[in-house]
Amino acid sequence: MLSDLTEKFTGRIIKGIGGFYYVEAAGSLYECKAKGILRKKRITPLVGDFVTISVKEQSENTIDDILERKNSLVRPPLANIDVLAIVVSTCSPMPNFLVIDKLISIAENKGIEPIIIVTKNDLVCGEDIQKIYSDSGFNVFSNDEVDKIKEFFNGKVVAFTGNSGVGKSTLLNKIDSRLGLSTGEISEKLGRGRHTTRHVELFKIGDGYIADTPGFSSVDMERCEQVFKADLAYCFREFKPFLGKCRFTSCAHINDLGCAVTQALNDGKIAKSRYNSYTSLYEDAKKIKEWENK
Ligand SMILES: Nc1nc2c(ncn2[C@@H]2O[C@H](COP(=O)(O)OP(=O)(O)O)[C@@H](O)[C@H]2O)c(=O)[nH]1
Ligand SMILES: [Mg+2]
Ligand SMILES: [Zn+2]
Repeated sequence: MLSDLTEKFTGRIIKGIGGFYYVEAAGSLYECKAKGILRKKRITPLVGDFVTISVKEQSENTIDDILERKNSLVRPPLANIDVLAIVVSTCSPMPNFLVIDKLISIAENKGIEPIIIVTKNDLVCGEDIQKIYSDSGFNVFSNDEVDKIKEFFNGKVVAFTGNSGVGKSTLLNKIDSRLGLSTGEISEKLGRGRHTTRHVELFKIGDGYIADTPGFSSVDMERCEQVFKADLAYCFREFKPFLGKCRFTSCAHINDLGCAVTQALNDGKIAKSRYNSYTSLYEDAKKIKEWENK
């Protein structure tokens, strides 16, 4: 009888196409199918997942198990993300602070490190934007600091987000020209159809990966994720020194008497735009159904 020799590995899914997953393990790339047991448990493997696989001599390789996820996103469908790089342009399109702060809160809530990359500083000076976010405790880069950005990304899994036209593809191409992403308005329009399949792939850069998701916009992420109102203040990292210091333990930090957060705002320790985003997002979070909201 023919024996089907099997070797077991642990690796990471870096690509998924049409029911096949491509797993990087022990320095090689293996094409695998998800095992029936995973389908039964209704767990769909995600790009970024750490998995155990069986590599077989005579038959299809299988993903046998998915290791516990650190975090995941619905759109882009990705697991175990270390960094969310939020790309913001100084103009065309103009920055939308509410959108930026919403994306930051989603990332914070999932334990993903949000960073800000400011583009088009050559057209309009981005110092004010940079100051808001560095004062709030974030790593902020300008898109011409490519070496610094690469150094920061090393060893991490990075997902990019930001409005269409901010310069994501341009920057990604500078980080690694092998990406060869098309840029500019026209290519953006032409490219749209191509990306409707929501194909995601992790692209190896140094010791880390960049999620190559050119078709995704921040809108997808905003739509698919929510932060409950009880958690929201904790997703504004510069609020943390003041939380627990308000007069009332139930303080929502909005027009509340003896609120340490609004005091910090008035003392100039919290940026106005950040606080405004908090109040808007809090109003949105109140609309999440009561039974879902903690
Ligand atoms: N002046 C200027 N233009 C930029 C900069 N970064 C990108 N662009 C231009 O902005 C347009 C949109 O860039 P693209 O990378 O396609 O944006 P994406 O939609 O976020 O991927 C293109 O025409 C780029 O050449 C920048 O730093 N300065
Ligand atoms: Mg693009
Ligand atoms: Zn308060």
